[in-house]
Amino acid sequence: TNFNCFLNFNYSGASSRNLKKFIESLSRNKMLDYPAIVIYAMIGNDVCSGKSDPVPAMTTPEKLYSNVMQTLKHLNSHLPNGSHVILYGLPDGTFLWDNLHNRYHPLGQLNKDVTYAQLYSFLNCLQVSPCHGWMSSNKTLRTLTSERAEQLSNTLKKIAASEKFTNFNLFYMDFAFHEIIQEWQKRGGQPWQLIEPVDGFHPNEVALLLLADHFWKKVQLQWPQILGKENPFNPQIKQVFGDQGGH
Ligand SMILES: *[C@@H]1O[C@H](CO)[C@@H](O)[C@H](O)[C@H]1NC(C)=O
Ligand SMILES: *[C@@H]1O[C@H](CO)[C@@H](O)[C@H](O)[C@H]1NC(C)=O
Ligand SMILES: CC(=O)N[C@H]1CO[C@H](CO)[C@@H](O)[C@@H]1O
Repeated sequence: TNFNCFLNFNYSGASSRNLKKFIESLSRNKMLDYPAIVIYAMIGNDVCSGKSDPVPAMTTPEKLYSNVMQTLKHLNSHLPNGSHVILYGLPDGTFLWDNLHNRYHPLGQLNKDVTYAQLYSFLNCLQVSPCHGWMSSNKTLRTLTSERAEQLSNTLKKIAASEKFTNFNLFYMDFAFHEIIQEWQKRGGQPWQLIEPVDGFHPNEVALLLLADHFWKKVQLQWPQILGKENPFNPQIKQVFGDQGGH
């Protein structure tokens, strides 16, 4: 059974390049397990690095294609037949600079002296930024980073549209952060409130909650076959285990 079976192969800094190494830890029994739902979401690290010139370090569309195909072939040989794999696109990280650069970082709130623009420049100087390409005052560089991210998303989209695997169906979904921002603004929120204040980069808990909600709603709407039929034993499960808050 897949009940409460949730495997997370993520770590901060994961990308299409190093996923190949740790995907080997996937533990599934092809014959006994129910079909799996796999979400391939490497998000930013194929375009993000702290290098002083981050452009040459970005994954190229050709390289991404070959990395992802290698991962998918591995999944195809390990997943039960009838599984589903969803490739998740890359975000357009320009919202980071646009929404944060002239705001104060927590370190500078007391004396109003450290903005995110200054924090970003400090991190770049030390070459320790999680994403020099987007966390930079250089507009040309931010645009280049977004262009590459879009090319990589298009590569994922192309793979989903053209490649076939015997043991799973393949789908592609955009990382539509602008939709999350809109949703948040409708509730009266400000875009900067969705970003982790300390690093000025990662989506915070609120954003992750909205992203997950958005993701599953889209799946339910566009590809209900991924979720399949409702478990007829749900009432009995509830009786035995009580309300587990959606788990
Ligand atoms: C996998 O399942 C599909 C139907 O979902 C079936 O058509 C196909 O023959 C199966 N493949 C294998 C290798 O069992
Ligand atoms: C801005 O970034 C571009 C692309 O990496 C680079 O060619 C250019 O030299 C940078 N400009 C400045 C002022 O650093
Ligand atoms: C289980 C696991 O490795 N979780 C990590 C996923 O990535 C975030 C940040 O990108 C980490 O904070 C988690 O520890």
